[in-house]
Amino acid sequence: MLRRNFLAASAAAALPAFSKSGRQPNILYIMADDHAAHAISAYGSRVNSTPNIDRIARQGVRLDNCFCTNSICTPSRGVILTGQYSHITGVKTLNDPLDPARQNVAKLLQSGGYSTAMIGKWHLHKNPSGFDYWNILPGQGAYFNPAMIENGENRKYTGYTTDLIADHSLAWLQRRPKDKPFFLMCHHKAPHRNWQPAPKYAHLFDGQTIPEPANLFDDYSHRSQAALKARMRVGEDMNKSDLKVDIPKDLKGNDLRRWAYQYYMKDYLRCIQSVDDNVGRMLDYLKAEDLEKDTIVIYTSDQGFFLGDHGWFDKRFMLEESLRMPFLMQYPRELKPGSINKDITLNLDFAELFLDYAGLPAPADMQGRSFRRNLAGRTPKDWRQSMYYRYWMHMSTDHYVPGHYGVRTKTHKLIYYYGKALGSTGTTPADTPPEWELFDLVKDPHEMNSVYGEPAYAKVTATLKQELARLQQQYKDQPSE
Ligand SMILES: [Ca+2]
Repeated sequence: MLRRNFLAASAAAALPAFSKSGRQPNILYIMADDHAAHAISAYGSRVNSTPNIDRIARQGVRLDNCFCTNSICTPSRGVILTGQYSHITGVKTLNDPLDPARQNVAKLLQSGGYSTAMIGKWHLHKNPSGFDYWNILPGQGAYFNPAMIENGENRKYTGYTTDLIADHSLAWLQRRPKDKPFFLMCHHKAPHRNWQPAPKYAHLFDGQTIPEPANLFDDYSHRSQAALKARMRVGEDMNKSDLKVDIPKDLKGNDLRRWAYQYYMKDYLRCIQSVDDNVGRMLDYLKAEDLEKDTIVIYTSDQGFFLGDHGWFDKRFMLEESLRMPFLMQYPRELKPGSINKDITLNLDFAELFLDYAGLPAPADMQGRSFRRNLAGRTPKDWRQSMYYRYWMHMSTDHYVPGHYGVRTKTHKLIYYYGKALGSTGTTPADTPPEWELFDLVKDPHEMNSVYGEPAYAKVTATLKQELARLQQQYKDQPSE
């Protein structure tokens, strides 16, 4: 605790307490659901163009190694709000609520002088706490004419949900108390499954062929049973609600995967186009109101997503496309336009980042670290060189991804699938034997070949196992039996 205070004090000495204006900056936090970084043109997307989201990257910084600590909706949201791992918050799976009595960053900003609001997809089961105003979708929410809950009152709105979430956000910005800085969490439902686009984009990409990833036809050889047995294959693990057309009965195997990929991706990308439009509306508002300089704008997603990579859709695995979060941020008072940062940053860090900018102390039981200095191009010398991940839904029969944990460094990733060792019930395909995977991210960036057990990797394996144990101890997690 003493060391933490010392670090906070040195960070404060190195940077102005709030912003150069002497005020606490506004924070506009825009988060999509399941928007993978490789479907954003600022990240070099081969499949679509996101001109408005790209504006944030152009005006600020792009994080290339921002990772989630548990790649699934509800747990990631719990981590972001509390700055604590899933095993601390208790939000380990999609079914676990976030206890409103727990400390969270909105409460801290609220008591630290901010006007706070949460609008859009919440998905933490119990009502939000720490927000002056909230208007949330119940559960996953609907793409059209959504029911919403506004400060505890049931509402029903007409229209396309992505547009409505931005409408409500802009209306709140317009009527907010102008004598306080604001913290607005604007959470889109899109582009979550089952990918229902707005009518105006229903025909976007018609007649085009979306480029396929190189490993669309992955056969899962040279890897764990977990990869082979996961039920998230494009085509064979999709249904009519996903594809909106009947699946031709004669299509099988790779032909089915190639055919379904086009339907899946076009709807997924059409949904993103509406998110992008609405990011543009928010940015235009800040500019028109002369709020740009004093407002931190972040665009991110609760985790990544497989876009046909490994032949999959969905997330959950500690593999790159699922682990990586897009994170773009503009803040003209501190960030150099067009910068790129490659430090390992985590959703675990967001709460402390916000508090740092607000000039407020972070509670000692938060487990992340503010990356404010990293964003300004001055990474602390003792910044983390590895990250800890854990996915807990080994009992889920949705996609049969077994529970696993692992460690990622800049060059390697070690994953332990503990299978049914931690109490999955019944017999499901997720009951894979305990097994390890090791990827050499330099030689094998697409993670096609596990080198676990190869003599040439014995030394790095031993080092990573030590690091994994160290991280579990640091974050107060327990290894599987
Ligand atoms: Ca999600």
